[in-house]
Amino acid sequence: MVVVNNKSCHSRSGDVKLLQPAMAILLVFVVGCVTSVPDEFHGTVVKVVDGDTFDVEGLGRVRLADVDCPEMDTEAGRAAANYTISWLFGRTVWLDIDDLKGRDDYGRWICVVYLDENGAPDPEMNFNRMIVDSGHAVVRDFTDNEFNPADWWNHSSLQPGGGCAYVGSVKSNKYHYPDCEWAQKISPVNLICFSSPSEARSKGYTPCRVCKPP
Ligand SMILES: [Ca+2]
Ligand SMILES: [Ca+2]
Ligand SMILES: [Zn+2]
Repeated sequence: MVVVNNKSCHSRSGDVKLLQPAMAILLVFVVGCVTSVPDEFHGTVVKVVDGDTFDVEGLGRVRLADVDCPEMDTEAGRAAANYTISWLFGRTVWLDIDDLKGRDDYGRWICVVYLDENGAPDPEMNFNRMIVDSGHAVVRDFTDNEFNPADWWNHSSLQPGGGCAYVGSVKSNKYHYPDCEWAQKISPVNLICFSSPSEARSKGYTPCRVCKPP
């Protein structure tokens, strides 16, 4: 995952929350490498404007990067806003702020947003991905920011060179080719690797009926 790979780039010194937002961004630039980590800022969501836009205490208005929700004068737009309210309102969010542009033309911080788990960002709960998966938003990839939405659904362990000939989940008994749509849904924490079909079968796994491995 990008989140983990780039962690070494990020300075943890100082509490970003104590700094002015502009200083937080400055700090990001001073660190000197493109950071894609979810802890460039964190704070409480105090207002939801619509499905993809909300206010974070101490920072200001945030716009989810590279996704679009329907407009608020439509039923779908209000449903999207309700989805965002149900997940984010009054909660702590962790922000990966865009390092290339920072704010859009409306002054909103362009962010990938992660939910909080026990006082830390949960890399599995990428809200930009969640709202697309929920059907309340579509991907609209702007190339002038640091984010590539394709990364949100990829598991680095499943990419070429990841070393898994076949994969399974500890929570099921099916094994897959790594590029199977069902394999892509397996959370990295549940993912297990098999070097061969016989290894998978010897551990009690049976072939997925979608990707049909041998
Ligand atoms: Ca960033
Ligand atoms: Ca982008
Ligand atoms: Zn499969």
